Amino acid sequence: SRSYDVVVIGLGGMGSAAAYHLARRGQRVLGLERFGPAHAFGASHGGSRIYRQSYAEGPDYVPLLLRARELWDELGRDCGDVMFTQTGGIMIGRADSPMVAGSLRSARRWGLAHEVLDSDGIRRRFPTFSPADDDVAFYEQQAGVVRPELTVAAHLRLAERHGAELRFHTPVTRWEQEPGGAVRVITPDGTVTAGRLVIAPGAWAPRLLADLAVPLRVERRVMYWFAPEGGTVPFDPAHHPVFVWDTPGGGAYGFPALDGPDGGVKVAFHSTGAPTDPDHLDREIHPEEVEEMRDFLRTRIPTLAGRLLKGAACTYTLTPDEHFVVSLHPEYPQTTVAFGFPGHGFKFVPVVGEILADLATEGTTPHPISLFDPRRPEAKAF
Ligand code: PYC
Repeated sequence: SRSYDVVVIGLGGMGSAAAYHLARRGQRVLGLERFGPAHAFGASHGGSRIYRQSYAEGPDYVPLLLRARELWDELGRDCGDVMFTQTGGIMIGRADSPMVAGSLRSARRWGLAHEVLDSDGIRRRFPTFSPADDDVAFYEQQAGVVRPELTVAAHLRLAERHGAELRFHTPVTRWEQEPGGAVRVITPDGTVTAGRLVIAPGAWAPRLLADLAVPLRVERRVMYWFAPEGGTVPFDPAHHPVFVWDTPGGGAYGFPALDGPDGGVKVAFHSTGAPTDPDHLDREIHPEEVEEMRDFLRTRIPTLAGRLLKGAACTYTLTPDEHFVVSLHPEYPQTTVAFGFPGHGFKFVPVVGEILADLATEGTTPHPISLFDPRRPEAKAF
């Protein structure tokens, strides 16, 4: 049988990117995935994700976002698909809301171009939005859309082109490592041995990484596609931005009409969702949750509060402080981990792939990742 330098567990967004960056560096890579390629059972489906730069979640993310942007463009060139579409992005809320105030803080810290709009300015510039008089907005032109399924498929394709072996429908039962020794990955089909391991398990992290003592909440979220009353023209991506609307009760986000006149407009709540087990994720979309979204839209984006075209459920994996974990395993440095992506992680996929490849091959990375250390005190308890 073949021998491998690195086994990658999980070929969703992060794992597929790691497999590609490792294979590109000449590593002999085996990737293992419990479902098929670019599947819809985790957190890397739904057609679109937001990319933004003036990061409300913290200025420390900004250098990673700038590198991610370079890698999104490179990936698009390498695979011939459009991976990133710049549409501009708007964060709406009260002036002191985390999205508006946080975006402004990051923009000022890094000197990133932006505009601040008052409620009249929002209405004039983006007439689909109906803000309250005390709402304001942070707008940045550099924001846009990335495509999760296309991205995973591209990373898998490019990884294989660089010699990676990818096995689908192969769940991992457990992994073992002797301190200083080789890693062993146990699957229902047998055991694989390698020098290094990368674990990117998404919502299955509580099972594979319980020994790291980072408590996690896995939650269900729903994405909705509504048919705009009056058609999709006002939501055309040539002039309609991605958006996050922060409200005291949580908040929602959405996209322009990315898939033509019949594709609708996607919106989702960011902050409300029920705990779930990823093996038993409720994929049904319930009338009362659709109604909750319509209620949200009715006063804010009124033309969307009508006919639902489709919905899809996905998972968020939340750490206590909602920052990711991307790190060498503190006890087993041959193992690298990436998990705890709470709904805003996908835009980082290419740079996390690069970081995971750095850590697995060099044991270190030039990227600033101390925010993602599993030993940080803020990650220890909810
Ligand atoms: O990544 O911008 C984002 C986002 C907002 C809400 C969910 N994801």
